[in-house]
Amino acid sequence: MAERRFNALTGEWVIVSSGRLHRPWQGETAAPPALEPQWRADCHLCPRSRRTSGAVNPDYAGVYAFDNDFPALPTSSSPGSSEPLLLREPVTGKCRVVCYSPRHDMTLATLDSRAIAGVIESWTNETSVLAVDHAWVQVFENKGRMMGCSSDHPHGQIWATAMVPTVAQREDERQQRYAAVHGAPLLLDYVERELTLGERIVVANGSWAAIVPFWAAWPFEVMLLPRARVDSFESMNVASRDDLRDLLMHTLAAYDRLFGVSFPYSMGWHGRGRTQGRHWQLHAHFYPPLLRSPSIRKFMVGFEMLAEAQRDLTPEEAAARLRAVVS
Ligand code: H2U
Ligand code: ZN
Repeated sequence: MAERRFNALTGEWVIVSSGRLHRPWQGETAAPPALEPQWRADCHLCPRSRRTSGAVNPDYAGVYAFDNDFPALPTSSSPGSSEPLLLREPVTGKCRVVCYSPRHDMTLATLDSRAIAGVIESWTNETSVLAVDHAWVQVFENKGRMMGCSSDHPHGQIWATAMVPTVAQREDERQQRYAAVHGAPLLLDYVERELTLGERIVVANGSWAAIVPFWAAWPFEVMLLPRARVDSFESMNVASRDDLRDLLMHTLAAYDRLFGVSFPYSMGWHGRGRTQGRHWQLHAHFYPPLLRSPSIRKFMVGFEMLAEAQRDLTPEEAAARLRAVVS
């Protein structure tokens, strides 16, 4: 049995094959990870240590954000060209690094609720400052070596750009079109529908829901969606912020429990930018690479690269497996 599902947010299709799951799960668990110390002299992100640029980190408590020493985006622009087949345009922006905690041995999943609230506060403050003179602010985290993360120290990044990047542009168009036709935000209608059905919900509370999307491409992909109109971090009220903190804690703990390892992923936030309209809903995407065990990952290769995304585990099965390990 297989079917194609439409991603209402991006306009892409994904092939969902079921039955392949009858292949037995190995139930494999990884060797326990090497215990990291609370502080490492050779970690560029630990308090009091020296970064590659020569700057010395302060003896920070809580969250510490700084300008990336190796920014991918320049602050001044190069000339563009309008030749149709060799189109180019300038790109400028600002890159920040956000250390979630002074503790080298923690992850977002293992921080306590006060520390996670601090991370949400930092995402909010950083975004509102950067949004003043950037069209798009991308908060993200690459977690784990499997995802190419360069440091075990708990941290994420923020890239703010003068332009609206491809994925954001696509999501903007789809949300705008949906709101024009249906008179409501796409992601608000979507979360309501999912909460009614229940089969793809991982965990939910008064203001937020964690869902394996109907159109998920990655095995244990999750979206965090607000249950009311919230277009940006700044527009969250106190209850929404507290509920987001709790939802993050439950979702990330379930991820870590799934295969008994600190779960790798790429995650990021999409919130309304300066140039977007009221059709936007703030949301997070979690894209974890693991499929069957701590070491067996899904590779998006072959057919996926050349034709269309495909998955072996249905989103409903993935949600049930995550629900089973939610505390
Ligand atoms: P990743 O682990 O996701 O690559 O993020 C680490 C970032 O931290 C990376 O972009 C920056 C790197 O440029 N960094 C500094 O700015 N200064 C340093 O001394 C080390 C790393
Ligand atoms: Zn460190």
